[in-house]
Amino acid sequence: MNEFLQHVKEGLTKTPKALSSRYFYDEIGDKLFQEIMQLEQYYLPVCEMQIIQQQSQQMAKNLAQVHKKLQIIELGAGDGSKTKHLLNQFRPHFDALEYVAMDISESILCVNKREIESEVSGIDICSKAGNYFQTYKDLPETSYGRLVLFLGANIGNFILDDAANFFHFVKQGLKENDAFIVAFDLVKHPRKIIAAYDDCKGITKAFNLNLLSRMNRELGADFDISKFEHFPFYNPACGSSVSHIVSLEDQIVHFSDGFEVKFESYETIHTEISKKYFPKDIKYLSDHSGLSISQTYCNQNKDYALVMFNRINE
Ligand code: AVJ
Repeated sequence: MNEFLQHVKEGLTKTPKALSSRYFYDEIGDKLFQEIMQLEQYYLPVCEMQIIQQQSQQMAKNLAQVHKKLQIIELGAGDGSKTKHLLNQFRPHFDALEYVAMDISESILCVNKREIESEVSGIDICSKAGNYFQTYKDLPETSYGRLVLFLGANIGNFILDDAANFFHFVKQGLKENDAFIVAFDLVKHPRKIIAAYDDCKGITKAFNLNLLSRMNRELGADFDISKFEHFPFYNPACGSSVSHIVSLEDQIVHFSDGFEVKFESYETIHTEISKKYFPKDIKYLSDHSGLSISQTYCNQNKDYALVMFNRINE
């Protein structure tokens, strides 16, 4: 059975209903996410760009002390619009640079490839579409030093313990002195956070509801989008921003293979968590994975951070 269909059947038969945010990213979802990144209320890309522009040189210098040739693997690479700046600043510091982009979406990887090829020179590029738990595991060994990038605050899509497991997983592909750079959106004023996931233009709403349209397109479902609402909320106690889709009435949705799902009024589908980090959470990840924190690069506001973790000899 098609992987998406299998996921949907599992997710919509459990209580409460839930679907993974990784299915947001079909071609339409990719475009909507690119629009989200342009929104003023979605403050994350601006914070990240500031750090990349002002501090990638320093990151490169730190890494160049231990590696002359570097393989950069980006998990959840997206369109490459920010990474190209990082790569350009890294280039002069190394004898050779290889860039491997991994993403669940094949279409966004094409955009990524075009972007990096045209804007960065003297670098070997390759892309691997698919679930990065698979594509990362399948990577051949390299004689180069390795840097794994996980930007865009993608780590926020994991609850803390899953993030710790993910760190473990990434560590398996790292040798001594290799590095892992992760972008964390840090806790900040709760109203600023909630606005980022409930923008005035309704793009984030369309992004969430596209998951229903995607089931209509790909699985022959008959969701009436107007009978569902996007509802995000933020819990400042644990730093988690959570999104749900709410059914506005009692209804039954049918899929082309005969599968049916019943929704009661105001029943929800959990679609996404976007966790905001307290410094103690970052320490927790380091303590539980055995990757040590070597540098923290913050934006001017000190509410967004790129943290460099290293595998050191145990
Ligand atoms: C791509 C996972 C970082 O959680 O902020 C944007 C996705 N969801 N608006 C995030 C998203 C709603 C985004 N990440």
